[in-house]
Amino acid sequence: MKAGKTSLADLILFKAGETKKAGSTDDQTSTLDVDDDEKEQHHSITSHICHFEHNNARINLIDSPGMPDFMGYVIGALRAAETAIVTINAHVGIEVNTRRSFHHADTRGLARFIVIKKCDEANVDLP
Ligand SMILES: Nc1nc2c(ncn2[C@@H]2O[C@H](COP(=O)(O)OP(=O)(O)OP(=O)(O)O)[C@@H](O)[C@H]2O)c(=O)[nH]1
Ligand SMILES: [Mg+2]
Repeated sequence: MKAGKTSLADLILFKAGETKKAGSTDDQTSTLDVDDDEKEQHHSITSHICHFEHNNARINLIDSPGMPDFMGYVIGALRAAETAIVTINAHVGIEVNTRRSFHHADTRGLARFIVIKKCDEANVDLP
């Protein structure tokens, strides 16, 4: 939760040349968190899909909410995905939804990779 999933997606879209500036959930400029409630509360409430080009391939990216209440959107997104990116907040470590999402992706036989965010925060103790 709040590990930085939407920020990562916004940055990928910028690096891929899809947007002129990396959007931010902090200042309501995210390309993904576009619903009024998401902007107001600064967290994703539903899944949003975007796409970018890489090596002549079109990559579809689904950003899903991290709050446990919205886990259904994660499960739905995994049904449409080939690969799952599980984002971990280095400051707080592995959370309940981290395990659940990883498990659901495994159950569906998806390739998974882990992105560790917020390594720059104070008191982060990486092994
Ligand atoms: N210090 C630091 N802050 C980050 C990093 N990535 C994201 N953030 C901040 O973390 C907060 C939450 O980022 P989001 O991208 O909205 O997090 P999320 O995982 O999409 O959150 P939910 O949709 O609520 O699950 C924002 O204030 C971001 O600016 C990072 O690598 N380092
Ligand atoms: Mg989000």
